[in-house]
Amino acid sequence: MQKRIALITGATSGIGLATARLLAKNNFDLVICGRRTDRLDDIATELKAITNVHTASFDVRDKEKVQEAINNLPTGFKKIDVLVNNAGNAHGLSPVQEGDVDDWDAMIDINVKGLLYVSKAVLPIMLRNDSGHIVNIGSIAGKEVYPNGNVYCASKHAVDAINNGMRLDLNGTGVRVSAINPGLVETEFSMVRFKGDETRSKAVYEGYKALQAEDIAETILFVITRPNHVNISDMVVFPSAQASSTIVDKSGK
Ligand code: NDP
Ligand code: 8X3
Repeated sequence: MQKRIALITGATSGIGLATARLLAKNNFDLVICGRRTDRLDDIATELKAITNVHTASFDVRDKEKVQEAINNLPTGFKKIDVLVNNAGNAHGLSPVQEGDVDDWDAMIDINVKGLLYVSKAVLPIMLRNDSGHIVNIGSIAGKEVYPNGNVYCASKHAVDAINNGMRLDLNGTGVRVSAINPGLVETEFSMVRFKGDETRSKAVYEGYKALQAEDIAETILFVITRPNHVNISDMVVFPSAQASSTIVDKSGK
């Protein structure tokens, strides 16, 4: 089977990194993105033993840099077949009346506007080829709202709406659109949310087995390797101990 090219945002850690590693082993060439160039370089060195890799370092908030990175894709990486819109994080967890506006800006600008900027830059390539697949990484926070999650939940509800809107607008173009909405995944997510507070971050994943980044990578691989006539439009993936945003069995059973 001919190799396909996947562009993954947020490939420097967590779900994006696990996805890069898994796709590299499954017949994909990769464009890996993130802000931390040292990590991108190390990951590229690791994965170049298996597949072709191009690194593109940009902040998804910077629409000019995003467009420039896509315009400057080298020969051999220009035909993006799969876009994994994964870059994103929560910043803070506090009641709305105590929220930090800089955290709000970060979440809206990265999780929502960044996803749009990258999609806007990549979509013309897919439309020219009459084929492509956009996988938007949403969250259970895009399906439910939980206490203190206010703006992060709003950002992921926006991803849910954008995912559905994309699927409607791109119907008939040959571009498939899918969302994967994870529950609790043990990544650097909580370290970012709690601004480096290790004790608080670790506590999020104690008393149960959280999803691992590799579990979500496997669902992404499944979604993008369905036959052309199949589109997994929307998927929620929980750890077995989780029943909703707020109901998690942490009894250690
Ligand atoms: P990580 O913190 O491990 O990874 C986040 C990734 O996003 C990093 O590679 C980071 O790269 C990148 N990123 C963050 N901000 C920017 C930015 N401004 N510009 C470019 N890249 C950026 O977290 P996860 O792997 O858990 O998160 C990945 C996605 O999964 C996010 O969208 C998150 O909301 C979602 N998710 C996570 C869940 C969880 O429980 N962990 C559950 C549900 C959804 P760099 O810092 O190098 O730029
Ligand atoms: C990440 C999962 O529950 O921390 O999107 O919001 S949660």
